[in-house]
Amino acid sequence: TPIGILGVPLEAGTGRRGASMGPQALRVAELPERLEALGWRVTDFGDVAPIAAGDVGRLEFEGKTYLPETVAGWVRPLARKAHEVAASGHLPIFLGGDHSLSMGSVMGVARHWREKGRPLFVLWLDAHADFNTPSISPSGNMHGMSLALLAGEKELAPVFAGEPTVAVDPARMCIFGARSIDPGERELLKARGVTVIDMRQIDEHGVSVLMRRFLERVQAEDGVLHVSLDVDFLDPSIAPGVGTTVPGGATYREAHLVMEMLEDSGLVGSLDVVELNPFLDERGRSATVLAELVASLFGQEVMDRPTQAFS
Ligand code: DIR
Ligand code: MN
Ligand code: MN
Ligand code: MN
Repeated sequence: TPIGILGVPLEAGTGRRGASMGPQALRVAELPERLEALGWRVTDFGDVAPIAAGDVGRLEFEGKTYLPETVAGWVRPLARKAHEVAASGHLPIFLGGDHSLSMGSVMGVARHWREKGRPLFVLWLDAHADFNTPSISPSGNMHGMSLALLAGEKELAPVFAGEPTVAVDPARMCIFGARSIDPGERELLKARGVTVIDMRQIDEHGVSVLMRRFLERVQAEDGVLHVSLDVDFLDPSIAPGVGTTVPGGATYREAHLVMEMLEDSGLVGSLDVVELNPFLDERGRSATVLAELVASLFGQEVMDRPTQAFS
Protein backbone atom coordinates (compact mmCIF):
# COMPACT_ATOMS: atom_id res chain seq x y z
CA THR A 1 0.00 0.00 0.00
CA PRO A 2 1.09 3.57 -0.65
CA ILE A 3 1.41 5.98 2.26
CA GLY A 4 -0.69 9.15 2.36
CA ILE A 5 0.57 12.07 4.45
CA LEU A 6 -1.79 14.70 5.85
CA GLY A 7 -0.59 17.77 7.74
CA VAL A 8 -2.77 19.14 10.53
CA PRO A 9 -1.32 22.46 11.77
CA LEU A 10 -3.71 22.75 14.69
CA GLU A 11 -2.63 24.23 18.04
CA ALA A 12 -5.92 25.37 19.59
CA GLY A 13 -6.14 22.20 21.68
CA THR A 14 -3.06 22.98 23.73
CA GLY A 15 -2.09 25.79 26.05
CA ARG A 16 1.05 26.81 24.14
CA ARG A 17 1.58 28.21 20.67
CA GLY A 18 3.94 26.55 18.19
CA ALA A 19 2.52 23.07 17.46
CA SER A 20 1.05 24.53 14.25
CA MET A 21 4.62 24.46 12.89
CA GLY A 22 4.93 20.71 13.57
CA PRO A 23 3.85 19.35 10.17
CA GLN A 24 6.33 21.52 8.30
CA ALA A 25 9.18 20.66 10.70
CA LEU A 26 8.55 16.95 10.14
CA ARG A 27 8.69 17.53 6.37
CA VAL A 28 11.95 19.49 6.76
CA ALA A 29 13.30 16.54 8.80
CA GLU A 30 12.65 14.53 5.60
CA LEU A 31 10.07 12.19 7.03
CA PRO A 32 8.52 11.53 3.57
CA GLU A 33 11.90 11.02 1.91
CA ARG A 34 12.97 8.54 4.59
CA LEU A 35 9.91 6.43 3.83
CA GLU A 36 10.56 6.62 0.10
CA ALA A 37 14.13 5.46 0.72
CA LEU A 38 12.64 2.37 2.40
CA GLY A 39 10.70 1.58 -0.77
CA TRP A 40 7.32 3.08 0.10
CA ARG A 41 5.30 5.08 -2.38
CA VAL A 42 4.44 8.31 -0.54
CA THR A 43 1.88 10.97 -1.46
CA ASP A 44 1.81 14.17 0.57
CA PHE A 45 -1.75 15.47 0.45
CA GLY A 46 -0.66 18.73 2.06
CA ASP A 47 -2.36 20.33 5.05
CA VAL A 48 -6.04 19.92 5.88
CA ALA A 49 -8.15 23.05 5.40
CA PRO A 50 -10.16 23.87 8.53
CA ILE A 51 -13.68 25.25 8.80
CA ALA A 52 -13.61 28.70 10.46
CA ALA A 53 -14.65 28.57 14.12
CA GLY A 54 -17.33 31.15 13.38
CA ASP A 55 -18.95 28.80 10.86
CA VAL A 56 -19.05 25.92 13.39
CA GLY A 57 -21.45 27.75 15.70
CA ARG A 58 -21.31 27.84 19.46
CA LEU A 59 -20.73 24.52 21.23
CA GLU A 60 -21.82 24.00 24.85
CA PHE A 61 -20.00 21.77 27.35
CA GLU A 62 -20.43 20.88 31.00
CA GLY A 63 -17.10 22.33 32.08
CA LYS A 64 -14.14 24.50 31.17
CA THR A 65 -13.23 23.81 27.55
CA TYR A 66 -10.95 26.09 25.52
CA LEU A 67 -11.62 26.92 21.88
CA PRO A 68 -13.88 23.94 21.15
CA GLU A 69 -15.31 25.59 18.02
CA THR A 70 -11.80 26.01 16.62
CA VAL A 71 -10.90 22.40 17.39
CA ALA A 72 -14.20 21.17 15.90
CA GLY A 73 -13.49 23.29 12.82
CA TRP A 74 -10.33 21.26 12.28
CA VAL A 75 -11.36 17.75 13.27
CA ARG A 76 -14.65 17.64 11.34
CA PRO A 77 -13.04 18.14 7.91
CA LEU A 78 -10.04 16.07 9.06
CA ALA A 79 -12.25 13.05 9.82
CA ARG A 80 -13.76 13.30 6.33
CA LYS A 81 -10.35 13.62 4.71
CA ALA A 82 -8.88 10.78 6.81
CA HIS A 83 -11.71 8.50 5.75
CA GLU A 84 -11.19 9.48 2.11
CA VAL A 85 -7.42 8.84 2.23
CA ALA A 86 -7.91 5.45 3.94
CA ALA A 87 -10.71 4.46 1.53
CA SER A 88 -8.48 5.31 -1.45
CA GLY A 89 -6.12 2.55 -0.29
CA HIS A 90 -3.47 4.71 1.36
CA LEU A 91 -1.97 4.10 4.77
CA PRO A 92 -2.53 7.50 6.39
CA ILE A 93 0.12 9.32 8.44
CA PHE A 94 -1.13 12.45 10.19
CA LEU A 95 1.44 15.10 11.08
CA GLY A 96 0.45 17.44 13.91
CA GLY A 97 -0.42 19.66 15.37
CA ASP A 98 -1.63 19.08 18.91
CA HIS A 99 -3.19 15.82 20.08
CA SER A 100 -6.78 17.05 19.75
CA LEU A 101 -6.33 16.31 16.03
CA SER A 102 -6.65 12.59 16.81
CA MET A 103 -10.35 13.21 17.39
CA GLY A 104 -10.52 13.65 13.61
CA SER A 105 -7.80 11.31 12.35
CA VAL A 106 -8.97 8.31 14.38
CA MET A 107 -12.64 9.11 13.73
CA GLY A 108 -11.95 9.00 9.99
CA VAL A 109 -10.07 5.70 10.04
CA ALA A 110 -12.65 4.24 12.45
CA ARG A 111 -15.39 4.97 9.87
CA HIS A 112 -13.27 3.24 7.25
CA TRP A 113 -12.54 0.08 9.26
CA ARG A 114 -16.14 -0.25 10.34
CA GLU A 115 -17.12 -0.33 6.67
CA LYS A 116 -14.46 -2.98 6.16
CA GLY A 117 -15.67 -4.96 9.18
CA ARG A 118 -12.33 -5.00 10.96
CA PRO A 119 -12.04 -4.10 14.65
CA LEU A 120 -9.92 -1.02 15.28
CA PHE A 121 -7.42 -0.96 18.14
CA VAL A 122 -5.65 2.20 19.29
CA LEU A 123 -2.15 2.37 20.76
CA TRP A 124 -1.67 5.73 22.52
CA LEU A 125 2.05 6.40 23.06
CA ASP A 126 1.95 9.30 25.50
CA ALA A 127 3.04 10.57 28.91
CA HIS A 128 -0.64 11.41 29.40
CA ALA A 129 -3.89 9.50 29.00
CA ASP A 130 -5.82 12.27 27.20
CA PHE A 131 -8.96 10.80 28.78
CA ASN A 132 -10.37 13.93 30.42
CA THR A 133 -13.87 15.19 29.69
CA PRO A 134 -14.92 18.84 30.07
CA SER A 135 -16.44 18.24 33.51
CA ILE A 136 -13.27 16.64 34.96
CA SER A 137 -10.47 18.37 33.02
CA PRO A 138 -8.27 20.51 35.27
CA SER A 139 -6.91 22.50 32.30
CA GLY A 140 -9.78 22.71 29.83
CA ASN A 141 -7.33 21.93 27.01
CA MET A 142 -8.86 19.66 24.39
CA HIS A 143 -5.64 17.78 23.61
CA GLY A 144 -6.21 16.17 27.02
CA MET A 145 -9.66 14.90 25.93
CA SER A 146 -9.14 13.26 22.53
CA LEU A 147 -9.03 9.62 23.62
CA ALA A 148 -12.15 10.11 25.76
CA LEU A 149 -14.03 11.50 22.77
CA LEU A 150 -12.93 8.54 20.65
CA ALA A 151 -14.17 6.14 23.33
CA GLY A 152 -17.61 7.72 22.87
CA GLU A 153 -17.82 9.86 26.03
CA LYS A 154 -21.17 11.65 25.68
CA GLU A 155 -19.92 14.93 27.15
CA LEU A 156 -17.75 15.44 24.08
CA ALA A 157 -20.47 14.63 21.53
CA PRO A 158 -20.95 18.31 20.47
CA VAL A 159 -17.52 18.22 18.77
CA PHE A 160 -18.98 16.02 16.01
CA ALA A 161 -22.62 17.08 16.33
CA GLY A 162 -24.42 16.38 13.06
CA GLU A 163 -21.58 14.21 11.70
CA PRO A 164 -21.39 10.41 11.58
CA THR A 165 -19.46 9.08 14.57
CA VAL A 166 -17.92 5.69 15.30
CA ALA A 167 -16.75 4.97 18.83
CA VAL A 168 -13.64 2.89 19.47
CA ASP A 169 -14.21 0.19 22.11
CA PRO A 170 -12.25 1.37 25.19
CA ALA A 171 -11.28 -2.27 25.77
CA ARG A 172 -9.35 -2.04 22.49
CA MET A 173 -7.36 1.00 23.62
CA CYS A 174 -3.89 0.78 25.12
CA ILE A 175 -2.12 3.78 26.60
CA PHE A 176 1.62 3.09 26.71
CA GLY A 177 4.26 5.15 28.52
CA ALA A 178 1.92 7.04 30.89
CA ARG A 179 3.34 8.98 33.83
CA SER A 180 0.95 11.91 34.29
CA ILE A 181 -2.75 11.17 34.76
CA ASP A 182 -5.28 13.50 36.42
CA PRO A 183 -7.41 12.12 39.31
CA GLY A 184 -10.81 12.21 37.54
CA GLU A 185 -9.22 10.84 34.42
CA ARG A 186 -7.79 7.86 36.33
CA GLU A 187 -11.25 6.92 37.63
CA LEU A 188 -12.80 7.21 34.18
CA LEU A 189 -10.07 5.05 32.61
CA LYS A 190 -10.77 2.34 35.17
CA ALA A 191 -14.53 2.57 34.70
CA ARG A 192 -14.19 2.21 30.92
CA GLY A 193 -11.64 -0.61 31.04
CA VAL A 194 -8.83 1.07 29.09
CA THR A 195 -5.44 -0.71 29.33
CA VAL A 196 -2.90 1.69 30.81
CA ILE A 197 0.76 0.67 30.69
CA ASP A 198 2.65 3.18 32.81
CA MET A 199 6.40 3.79 32.98
CA ARG A 200 6.60 1.79 36.19
CA GLN A 201 5.43 -1.31 34.31
CA ILE A 202 7.82 -0.60 31.45
CA ASP A 203 10.66 -0.34 34.01
CA GLU A 204 9.68 -3.66 35.58
CA HIS A 205 8.84 -5.79 32.56
CA GLY A 206 10.42 -4.01 29.62
CA VAL A 207 8.88 -2.83 26.37
CA SER A 208 8.95 -6.16 24.55
CA VAL A 209 6.85 -8.25 26.96
CA LEU A 210 4.21 -5.53 27.31
CA MET A 211 4.02 -4.69 23.60
CA ARG A 212 3.86 -8.32 22.65
CA ARG A 213 0.93 -8.91 25.01
CA PHE A 214 -1.05 -6.13 23.34
CA LEU A 215 -0.09 -6.99 19.75
CA GLU A 216 -1.12 -10.60 20.28
CA ARG A 217 -4.58 -9.40 21.29
CA VAL A 218 -4.89 -7.30 18.14
CA GLN A 219 -3.77 -10.22 16.03
CA ALA A 220 -6.11 -12.69 17.76
CA GLU A 221 -9.12 -10.55 16.85
CA ASP A 222 -7.88 -9.91 13.30
CA GLY A 223 -7.77 -6.24 14.27
CA VAL A 224 -6.04 -3.27 12.71
CA LEU A 225 -4.05 -0.83 14.76
CA HIS A 226 -3.96 2.96 14.82
CA VAL A 227 -0.82 4.29 16.52
CA SER A 228 -0.95 7.75 18.05
CA LEU A 229 2.54 8.99 18.91
CA ASP A 230 2.72 12.02 21.22
CA VAL A 231 6.21 13.54 21.37
CA ASP A 232 6.04 13.57 25.18
CA PHE A 233 6.01 9.75 25.19
CA LEU A 234 9.76 10.26 24.78
CA ASP A 235 12.01 11.41 27.56
CA PRO A 236 12.55 15.20 27.35
CA SER A 237 16.31 14.63 27.18
CA ILE A 238 15.92 13.20 23.68
CA ALA A 239 12.84 15.16 22.56
CA PRO A 240 12.55 18.60 24.18
CA GLY A 241 10.32 20.04 21.44
CA VAL A 242 6.94 19.65 23.10
CA GLY A 243 4.78 21.90 25.27
CA THR A 244 4.15 19.41 28.06
CA THR A 245 7.39 17.59 28.87
CA VAL A 246 7.27 15.05 31.70
CA PRO A 247 10.47 13.50 33.09
CA GLY A 248 10.96 9.75 33.03
CA GLY A 249 9.85 9.01 29.48
CA ALA A 250 10.84 6.37 26.98
CA THR A 251 14.50 6.25 26.01
CA TYR A 252 15.67 6.39 22.43
CA ARG A 253 16.07 2.63 22.30
CA GLU A 254 12.81 1.83 24.09
CA ALA A 255 10.96 3.98 21.57
CA HIS A 256 12.71 2.32 18.64
CA LEU A 257 11.94 -1.12 19.99
CA VAL A 258 8.25 -0.18 20.14
CA MET A 259 8.43 0.93 16.49
CA GLU A 260 10.34 -2.15 15.37
CA MET A 261 7.87 -4.48 17.05
CA LEU A 262 4.97 -2.59 15.47
CA GLU A 263 6.58 -2.98 12.07
CA ASP A 264 7.21 -6.69 12.54
CA SER A 265 3.60 -7.20 13.61
CA GLY A 266 2.26 -5.93 10.29
CA LEU A 267 -0.83 -4.70 12.13
CA VAL A 268 -0.45 -0.92 11.82
CA GLY A 269 -3.03 0.73 9.55
CA SER A 270 -2.50 4.41 10.40
CA LEU A 271 -0.33 6.75 12.46
CA ASP A 272 -0.45 10.16 14.15
CA VAL A 273 2.73 12.06 15.00
CA VAL A 274 1.59 14.83 17.30
CA GLU A 275 2.54 17.63 19.71
CA LEU A 276 5.86 18.52 18.07
CA ASN A 277 6.50 22.16 18.91
CA PRO A 278 9.41 23.40 16.77
CA PHE A 279 9.38 26.71 18.67
CA LEU A 280 10.55 24.82 21.78
CA ASP A 281 12.81 22.38 19.97
CA GLU A 282 16.60 22.52 19.90
CA ARG A 283 17.75 22.85 16.29
CA GLY A 284 15.26 20.32 14.98
CA ARG A 285 16.43 17.57 17.32
CA SER A 286 12.98 16.30 18.23
CA ALA A 287 11.76 16.51 14.64
CA THR A 288 14.70 14.37 13.57
CA VAL A 289 14.15 11.83 16.36
CA LEU A 290 10.51 11.54 15.29
CA ALA A 291 11.40 11.09 11.62
CA GLU A 292 13.82 8.32 12.65
CA LEU A 293 11.15 6.62 14.74
CA VAL A 294 8.65 6.73 11.89
CA ALA A 295 11.29 5.20 9.62
CA SER A 296 11.71 2.40 12.18
CA LEU A 297 7.99 1.80 12.15
CA PHE A 298 8.09 1.45 8.37
CA GLY A 299 10.95 -0.98 8.09
CA GLN A 300 14.25 0.72 8.81
CA GLU A 301 16.44 -1.78 10.65
CA VAL A 302 20.09 -2.35 11.37
CA MET A 303 20.30 -5.87 10.01
CA ASP A 304 17.74 -7.63 7.86
CA ARG A 305 16.39 -9.41 10.89
CA PRO A 306 13.09 -9.06 12.71
CA THR A 307 12.94 -8.36 16.42
CA GLN A 308 13.08 -11.67 18.27
CA ALA A 309 10.27 -10.75 20.61
CA PHE A 310 7.50 -10.67 18.02
CA SER A 311 7.62 -12.68 14.83
C1 DIR B 1 -3.43 17.23 31.16
C2 DIR B 1 -2.26 17.29 30.21
N1 DIR B 1 -3.79 15.87 31.47
C3 DIR B 1 -4.63 17.97 30.57
N2 DIR B 1 -2.57 16.65 29.02
C4 DIR B 1 -1.80 16.54 27.91
O1 DIR B 1 -4.48 19.15 30.27
O2 DIR B 1 -5.68 17.38 30.40
N3 DIR B 1 -0.64 17.01 27.72
N4 DIR B 1 -2.30 15.86 26.88
O3 DIR B 1 0.09 16.72 26.64
MN1 MN C 1 -1.28 13.45 24.09
MN1 MN D 1 1.10 14.02 26.22
MN1 MN E 1 11.41 -5.25 10.60
